[in-house]
Amino acid sequence: MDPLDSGHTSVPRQDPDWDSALQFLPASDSRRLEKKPWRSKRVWMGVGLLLAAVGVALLTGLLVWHFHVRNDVRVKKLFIGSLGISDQKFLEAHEDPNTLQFQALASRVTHQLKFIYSKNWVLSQYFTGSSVQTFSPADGSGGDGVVAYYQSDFNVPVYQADAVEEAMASLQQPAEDEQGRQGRLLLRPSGSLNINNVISGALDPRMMRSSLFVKKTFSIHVNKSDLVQSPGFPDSSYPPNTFLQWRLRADPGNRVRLNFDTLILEDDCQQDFIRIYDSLVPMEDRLMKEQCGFPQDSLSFLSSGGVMLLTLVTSEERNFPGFRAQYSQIPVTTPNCGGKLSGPSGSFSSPFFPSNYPPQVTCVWEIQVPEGNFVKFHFTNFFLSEPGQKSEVCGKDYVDIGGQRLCGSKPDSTVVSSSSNKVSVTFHSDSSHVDQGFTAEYQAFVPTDPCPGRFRCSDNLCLNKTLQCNGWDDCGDASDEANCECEASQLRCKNLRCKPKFWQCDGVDDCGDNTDEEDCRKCKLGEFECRNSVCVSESLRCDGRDDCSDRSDEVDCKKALALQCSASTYRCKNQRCISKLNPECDGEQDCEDGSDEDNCECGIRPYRSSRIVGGQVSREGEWPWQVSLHVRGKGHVCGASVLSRRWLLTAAHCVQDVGLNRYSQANQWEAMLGLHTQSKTDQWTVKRKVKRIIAHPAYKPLTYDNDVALMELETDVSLNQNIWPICLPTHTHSFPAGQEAWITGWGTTREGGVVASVLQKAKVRIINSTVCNNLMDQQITDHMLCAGMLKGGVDACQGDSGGPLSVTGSGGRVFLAGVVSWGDGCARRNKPGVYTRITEYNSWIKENSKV
Ligand code: 4AZ
Repeated sequence: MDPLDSGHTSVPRQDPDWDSALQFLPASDSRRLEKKPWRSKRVWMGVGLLLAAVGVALLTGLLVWHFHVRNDVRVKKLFIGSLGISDQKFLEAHEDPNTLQFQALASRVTHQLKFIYSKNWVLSQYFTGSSVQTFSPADGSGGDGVVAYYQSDFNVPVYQADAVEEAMASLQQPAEDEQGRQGRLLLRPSGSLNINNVISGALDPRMMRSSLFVKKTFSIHVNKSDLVQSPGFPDSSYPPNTFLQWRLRADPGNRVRLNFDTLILEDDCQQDFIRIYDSLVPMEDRLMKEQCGFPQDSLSFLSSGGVMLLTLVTSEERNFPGFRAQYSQIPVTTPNCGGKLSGPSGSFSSPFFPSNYPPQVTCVWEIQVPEGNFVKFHFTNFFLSEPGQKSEVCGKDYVDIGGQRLCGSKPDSTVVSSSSNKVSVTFHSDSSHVDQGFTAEYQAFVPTDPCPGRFRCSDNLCLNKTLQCNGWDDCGDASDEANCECEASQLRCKNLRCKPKFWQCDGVDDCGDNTDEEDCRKCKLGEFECRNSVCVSESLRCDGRDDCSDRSDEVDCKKALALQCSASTYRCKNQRCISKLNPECDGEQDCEDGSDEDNCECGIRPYRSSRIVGGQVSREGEWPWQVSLHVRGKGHVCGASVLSRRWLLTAAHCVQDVGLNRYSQANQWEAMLGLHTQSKTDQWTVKRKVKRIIAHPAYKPLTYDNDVALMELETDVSLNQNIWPICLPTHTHSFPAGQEAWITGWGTTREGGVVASVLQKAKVRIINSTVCNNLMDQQITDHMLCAGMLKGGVDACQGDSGGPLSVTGSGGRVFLAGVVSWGDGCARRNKPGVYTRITEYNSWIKENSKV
C-alpha cells in the first residue's frame, strides 16, 4: 500500500498562521481531497445524534401525553337498553320503583349486567354503573317473562369510545340461537336470571343536553282512551329546556295506538322534537319516528307489542303550541294482514293504512288469478321510507312481489306485473322507523291484451281512452301522449305532446320540455328578456334594480349583495339594502342583522290531515289563514285572510253598505276561523265578533281600486292546526307572471251558481299586467294583480271576494299575493280574475294594525 493512502498522512499542518482561505486547494492536491470525508462524517454524526435526541424527546412526550393526558380526557357514555328475563313473572308491583319487588328484581338485573360487562375487557374497564328504569311483561309469552329497561353508564377515554360502542353492540346477539342452544350470555353466575335478549344503544346526545333542567316521566295505562298533550297546550306554548317522556302501556295481548291531532313544534329538529319508540325507554334501535315542525304526513302510530314511549325535548328559544294526541289500545291480532286472495281483481294494504304500520310485522298475501292470466299490481300509495335504506337492496321495510322488492317512497302510482297467475306478496317492517305504508289493487290480465277496451301505458297501467292525447301525462311515463296527431289549433311539442297554440310563448313551460317557449326571444345577444317581453342589457341582471319594471331581472339572484337602496331593493331593519329578491322568511339569513327572518312564523300549515270555479275540495288545515266572513242572518258572504291573532284582511268592497245592508258596521259581521265545511264547526273552529273595520280610505267603488280592508277581532284567537297567519309580503316582494298561485273560498262553483259547502281550492298562474290590462279593457291599475288560466275554466267567483291569493315562496312559506277583488264573470276564456296587489299595501296594513 502506498503510504500516501494512509489516513494519517491527512492530518493538517498545525500552522498557527494558517489562513482558512487557503484550504481551497486545486483538485489536483491529493492531500486536501483525502482530508474532507473525515470532517463531514463528524458533522453528520453530530446532526444525527441531535435528531435522535429530539426524536426520543418527542416520542417520550407523545407517550406521556397518550398515557397521561389523553387517558384523562374521558366522556360519559350512556347506553339505554332492554333485556328479556324468561324465568320471571311480571307483577303489577314491577311498575312501581318504590316496591320491594321492583327493587329486588332491579338489583338482580344490575348485578347481572355488571357480570356481563365484567366478561368483556373493554366494558369492564370503563363501566361505572347501571340502573333499571322500568319493567314490562314480555309480549306473547302467555303471562311469563319480563322485560327490564335499563341504563348503563360508562366513563370512557375519548380514544376508546368506538371500542365501547362496538363491545356493547356485540352483546346484542340473542342469548339463544335458532335451535335454542345457549349463547354467551348464559355464561352467568349460579342463581342468576335467565336472560334471553339484550338490546342497547347510546342515548341521543340531544337528550343529554345539560340545559335540560325539567325532566319528567309519566306512566300511562292506555286501556282507557284519553289525551296526552304538551304542557300548556292549547293555551300557551310548551316550556323551554324540557325533557318529558310518557310511558304508554297496553293490557297484555294489545298494541298501543297513538293518534296526533295537532303537532306544532319549532321546525329545527336540533332544538325541539318529539320521538316515538317501540319500547319504554329511548332506545335508538326501537325509534319509530322523530318529528319536529308542522308535519304533513300521517301521525298515527301503533306499537309492535304492548308498550310505547313518547318523548318531547325542547330548547331555550322559539317555543311553539306543542301537541295533542289520543292514546288507546287495540288487540294485537287486528287486523290479520296477509292471506289468500283469489278472483280476477282485488285490493290489499299495509296494516292500519293510512296510519303508520307497526314495527316488526310481516304479512304475506298469496294471490291467485284464473289460469292463463298474469297479475298486475297497481300501488296507489307507497310510503316505506326509512333512514339508511338502500333502494337497490331494500333490506329494511319492503314489499316483495314474487321476488321483486320495492321500498322507499313513490310519489307516482307504481305498476308491477307478474308473469304467472300465482304471486306471493310480502310486506315486512323491521324493528325501527315506520311510515304510512301502501295501498295496492291487483287485476288479472290476459298477457296478449292487458287493457281490454282501454289505453295501455308502457308500464301496463290502463287508462280511459279519452285520456290519450289530451296534452297531459296521465300514465306517469307520458306514454299516453306519445305519437299523437295534433289538431290544427295545437302545436306539437318536441316530446310529441299536443298543446293549444295559444299557450306558445306565454312564459309557462306547458310542453314539459319547454318547446312551447323556445324561439320566443325577441331580444338581441347580450340582452335579457324580461317576463313582460321588454329587453334589457344582460349586465343589468341581479343588480338590485328593477330594470324590467316587473322585477323579473332580479329573479333567481343567488347572492344577497349589499346595495344602494332603491325602490325595488329589500331594506333590512338596520336600513342596509340587499340585492336578493324576496329574501324575507325564505329560511336564509340575508341581512347582516337577520331582520329578513324576523317575524316568520307565518305562512305554514301546522298540520294537514288528510268553490271556486274549476277547483277541488281542499283538505282540512290546508289553508289555515282562510276565513269565512258571515253576516248575521245571511251566513257566508266574503272571504278574508288571517294576518295575526287579532287582524284579518279582506276586500273593501265586502264592507260597503248596500241599500239597507250595513256591511260597513263591525257588529254586522262574525268571522269564522279554522272552518272547513260551512255550518260544521269542530274543536278547531273559532267564531269571533268583529271590533273594528278599516276600509282603505282610497277605495273607489266604481273601479275597485284599493279594494282592501282590515278587520280587527274583538279578542285574540289562539292559533291551532287549522288557524295560522299568512305571510304579508314586503313592498318589494315579486310575484312574476307565470308563477303558480292558489285561490281558495266557499264562493259559487260556477258563474251564477250556488256557493260551496266545503272549502274549495284551485291552482292559477299570475298573469302579466300588460296582457291583463289589454284583456280587461284597460281597467287594471298598479294596485291590482291578475291571475287565472287564460284558457278559462278556473277562477274565483261570487263569494270568494276578500279571500286570499296564496303564493308559496322559495323557503316554503306562503305569502298573501292578492285579495279576491273582481272579474268579468267567472272562469271565462281570456278573462282572468283580478286581485288587490297586497305588496302595495304593506305600509298601510302595518300602520293600521301593527302586525
Ligand atoms: C264576486 O262577485 C267575484 N272572477 C269575485 C271574483 C270574480 C268575479 C266575481 C273573479 O265576488
